[in-house]
Amino acid sequence: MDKNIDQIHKEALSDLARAIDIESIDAISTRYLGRKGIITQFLRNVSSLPVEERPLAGKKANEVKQILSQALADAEKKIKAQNLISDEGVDISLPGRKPERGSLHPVSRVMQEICNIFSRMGFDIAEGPEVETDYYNFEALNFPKDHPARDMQDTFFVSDDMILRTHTSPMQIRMMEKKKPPLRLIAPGKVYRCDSDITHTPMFHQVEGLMVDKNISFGDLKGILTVFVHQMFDDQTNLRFRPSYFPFTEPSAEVDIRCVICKGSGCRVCSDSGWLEILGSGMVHPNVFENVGYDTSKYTGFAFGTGVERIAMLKYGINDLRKFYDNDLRFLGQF
Ligand code: 2NL
Repeated sequence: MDKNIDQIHKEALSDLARAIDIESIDAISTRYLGRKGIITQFLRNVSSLPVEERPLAGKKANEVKQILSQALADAEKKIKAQNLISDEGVDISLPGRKPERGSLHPVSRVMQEICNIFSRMGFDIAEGPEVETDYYNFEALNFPKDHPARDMQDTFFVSDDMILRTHTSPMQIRMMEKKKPPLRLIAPGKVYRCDSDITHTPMFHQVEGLMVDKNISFGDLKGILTVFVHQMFDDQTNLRFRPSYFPFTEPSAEVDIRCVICKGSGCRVCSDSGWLEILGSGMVHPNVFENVGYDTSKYTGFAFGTGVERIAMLKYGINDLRKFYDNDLRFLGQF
């Protein structure tokens, strides 16, 4: 044996210290531990040593074999880890950055939810123009000529005879002109009123609904709107129908729900009344049916209207209407 095992050990470790890649580590492994490797041969030759030297030499050679195997494995691991750093110095083993995903605006979400609830009850969805004529926005809906809502102060005029719709009812008039009863539809969309303060924005969203058939009664109105409220909020929410007035319905009722915040005990949101107004509704006025050519001796119907921002505020506990239109991503990102 030309080299003793301590020398082989030293040489192997210094070879390893110079190894810079997996290939050189493999080469060292072959050189020392392979079938014809230096340590392998040393172990094979132990039997040719003088008897008294054999046990110690064999033991030492096995130890060196163990140490070198471990050192080779460690070096390989280290180089593999280094390879995860790209040429640009980027650790490609780090988890990827998720691209920022947008989310639906709360008003859009609530709008979709309202549409889904009525779709499930068989209502069609009708969308139409935001610029309307006086006829579809007021006249056909039985507004008297001198009604204050027609005033320039409340309505945006586009030209002498065109306005921005103040509600989505015009779409329902158009649908009634086109289709004979039975009719079940909702009209969602943007509406405009010349009004701007803490509780009013010049543009807001509305969903109106209409159901016309033989024998439609106020009971149907109560049933459909109760299902709507129970699905929109929760099925324990109490409702109250309060007499009201609209030119296009008779009788008319406003719908209140038990305050979602205080459950009726009184708080700021419900002005200590325990109730929140969320819908206007009523039986369609016969004059409206006559305007669209429906036979008022055969058909009756109910209609309703609701403000989407208001429902979104109550559902998500938002206290300021203007937050919807500030475009603050910290606010919008929560939905
Ligand atoms: C409210 C009140 C309401 C209607 C809208 C309607 C539509 C036709 C005929 C009759 Cl085509 N009525 N819509 C009826 C009652 C109330 O809305 O407070 N909206 C936010």
